[in-house]
Amino acid sequence: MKKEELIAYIKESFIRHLTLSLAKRPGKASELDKYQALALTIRDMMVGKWLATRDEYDKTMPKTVCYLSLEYLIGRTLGNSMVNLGIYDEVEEAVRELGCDLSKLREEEVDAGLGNGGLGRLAACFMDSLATLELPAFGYGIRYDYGIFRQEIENSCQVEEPDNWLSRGNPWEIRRPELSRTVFFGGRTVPYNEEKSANYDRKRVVSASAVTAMPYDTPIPGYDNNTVNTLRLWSAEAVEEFNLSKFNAGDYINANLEASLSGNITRVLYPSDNNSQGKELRLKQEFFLVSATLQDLIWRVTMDWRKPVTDLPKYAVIQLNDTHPALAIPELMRILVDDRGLEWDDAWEIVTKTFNYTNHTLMSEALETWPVSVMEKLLPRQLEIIYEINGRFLREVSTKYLGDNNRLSRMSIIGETPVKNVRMAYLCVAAGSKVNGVAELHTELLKNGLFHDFHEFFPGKFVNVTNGITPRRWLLKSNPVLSSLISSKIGNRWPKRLDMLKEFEKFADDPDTVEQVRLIKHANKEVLASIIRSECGVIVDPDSMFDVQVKRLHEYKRQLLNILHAIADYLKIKENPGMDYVPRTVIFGAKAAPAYYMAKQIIRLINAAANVINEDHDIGGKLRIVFLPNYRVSLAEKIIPAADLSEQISLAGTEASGTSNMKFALNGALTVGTMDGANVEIHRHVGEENIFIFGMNVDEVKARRESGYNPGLCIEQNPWLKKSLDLIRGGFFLPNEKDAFRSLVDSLYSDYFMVAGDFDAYMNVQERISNLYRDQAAWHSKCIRNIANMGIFSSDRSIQDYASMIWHVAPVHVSPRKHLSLFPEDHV
Ligand code: 26Q
Repeated sequence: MKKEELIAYIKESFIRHLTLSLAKRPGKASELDKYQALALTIRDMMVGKWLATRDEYDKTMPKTVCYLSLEYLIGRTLGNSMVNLGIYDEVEEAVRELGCDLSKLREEEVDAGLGNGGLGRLAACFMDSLATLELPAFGYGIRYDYGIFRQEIENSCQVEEPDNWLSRGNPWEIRRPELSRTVFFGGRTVPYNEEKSANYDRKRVVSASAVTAMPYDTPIPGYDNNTVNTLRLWSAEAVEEFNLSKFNAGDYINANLEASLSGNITRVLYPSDNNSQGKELRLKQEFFLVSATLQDLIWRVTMDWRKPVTDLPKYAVIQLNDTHPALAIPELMRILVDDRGLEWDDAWEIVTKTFNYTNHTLMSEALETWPVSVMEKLLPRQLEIIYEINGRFLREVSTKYLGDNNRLSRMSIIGETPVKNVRMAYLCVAAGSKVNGVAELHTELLKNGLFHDFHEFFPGKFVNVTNGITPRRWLLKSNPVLSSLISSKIGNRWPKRLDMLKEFEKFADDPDTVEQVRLIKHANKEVLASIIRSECGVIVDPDSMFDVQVKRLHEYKRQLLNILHAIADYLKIKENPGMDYVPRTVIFGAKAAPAYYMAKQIIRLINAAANVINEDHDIGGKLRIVFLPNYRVSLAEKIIPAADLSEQISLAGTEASGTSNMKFALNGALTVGTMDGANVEIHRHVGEENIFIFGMNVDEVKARRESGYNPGLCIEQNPWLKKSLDLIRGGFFLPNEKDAFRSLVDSLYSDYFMVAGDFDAYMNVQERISNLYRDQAAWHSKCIRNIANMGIFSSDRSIQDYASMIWHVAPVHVSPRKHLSLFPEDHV
């Protein structure tokens, strides 16, 4: 189709949707109406490819990836769809000809915030890469009515507001009542039948209660191809004939009330990341996703494709995104043994061929364990099956290590303290074909630590797949001017072949290109400065260094180290008014889990310090501190392209990978970071001279802990740290509530995450960074070297690693069709 025809089509479709779908006269339409009409227009343009992709999968019946995740942190869909469909310029032009501003319409879209942070965003990047690589894949998750909370700052403190993201409707999803499923909870187990079945393992559950799982499908378009995959999110509803017995007994109102509680299962996303508290509703969510998904999957293989259930591993491979969907393991066993009558060993062979498990954390608080008492009440049969899996597993272990009872209790899937519980990670390792960590260091730490016994018992099971990010959203869409510059130098195939960015490195020594990169960064900083002005009422100087730390707030990520350093800088400027300080704007964005007291205190400290320092005329604007409220995907897309310095300062050995580290470097920020997570690999790829590594490494942390870490001594020995802490402790930043930060400061005298231990090193590296920043040409030359070496961190590479090492799946090419025609030739 010619460009003009496409523009004409878009205009006509837009007006048609405004009029016929939204019943609005164009002259009376609000910006929101126009966004919705445009979203429907773009969705229409994906449908042909969506159906064609489905047709192709049904024809070729390939082995299909099922990605199971409790979280998908998607953000906005409009701009991303336009980029992936390759129609961005045409849409922009069409909308302009209709007298609208595309960027304004795009701002009307609310983020789909169905995730907490890294793990959920990774799932979203993976969906983009799976479609771009033409891999047959389904994403399965939960359609929460309320996503991650909206954060407001009141009196420096975080306040949580509900995120009612569906209140204006969601143009991207399609409800599919014909594919709804029933999920059962509770009840009790009985033998399968009266005359004793030969299969003693077979059971039935009676008196369970039922909930309907309603699927909503969202199209996931690949970049520059014809593949459109499906993200299927389940929503809980009451079963249609609610509790008829009560209804007949005349208790209509109560039966109705009880049934309406079913919907609570998918009401809200649990907002804690890297922390599991064992709440019953959370377990219900996990099983709800798992049960509905397995029914969907088995139906497709056995009914749609007419294959025996024993062939499941030929047609499907399931990736468990952390342990959150681990109940899929006992549930698939239940389906095979109880519903389908397979022998235990045959069922177990299918299960172990089907599942793989990704671990995302080493933090012990984050490891899921479920009290046996909770599981027994909610999922009695699945608990029995877990016991049986454990019994057989431990018998195998014991034959390998005769008499080693300590090892048996260490490796048991059932833990005994503080209460009897199920260790979900061990269940996943026992059942998974492959287990992967998300960065090289993380995988090594898994093998030597948490899963050491399992690594010995299952050699070869543990593999590494370093995380990645999609360059479509995180460069092409979020940083269009830099993208154009890169394309003008090395051609435009890099978004699909990110290793090609290496070609850009030769321009690191070209003064013109270096200057252009500087100008682009400066323009991005001006945009961010105006956002900071409107969101925080703070004026910042785009010529100052934008020093950015945006991520969930957690003690291990050490936002406290960053703010303490900023306060130390404040004191230095106060004491030496004439000093030659390189101006900085220190920018934070972070949500804290609502019940995480320390994290909330750190947010409060950042805001309180910002209020005082930004108002202090002695500082003369040399140092600004900014806390941008409600950090989320759409805000990240504006912050990251405007960063000069990327803060990746977790205590070594605590951050599994990190992914914002990759986003920043790809957008030409320099990293200050510890030897942790994927920083280690970024360091290797960009080279020693192009990154600022500081602080203890994993071995040094370990040695320091063993020799008796003394934070008090570190504080005494660093006068700036000491003075900063005294200032905070004395209530300087919160004069009306002088004691507010005492417990925060006192906690540094135990300092589990060694903020004081790394403070010296951090101060010194920051000094080097400031000095480099004085030489803008040298700085931006290094930025180019960072961009050029980020190819390996494309999520396309991650997905290729999964496909070849773990899934053993191959692309299915969907041939080009006239995607605007509703009926592909072979269907008329
Ligand atoms: C578990 C049980 C009950 C309630 C909540 C949870 C829960 C929810 C989310 C536990 C953990 C999470 C999220 C973990 C997470 O985001 N981990 C991050 O994963 C990224 C992608 O692999 C890594 O880059 C980060 O290093 C890691 O912290």
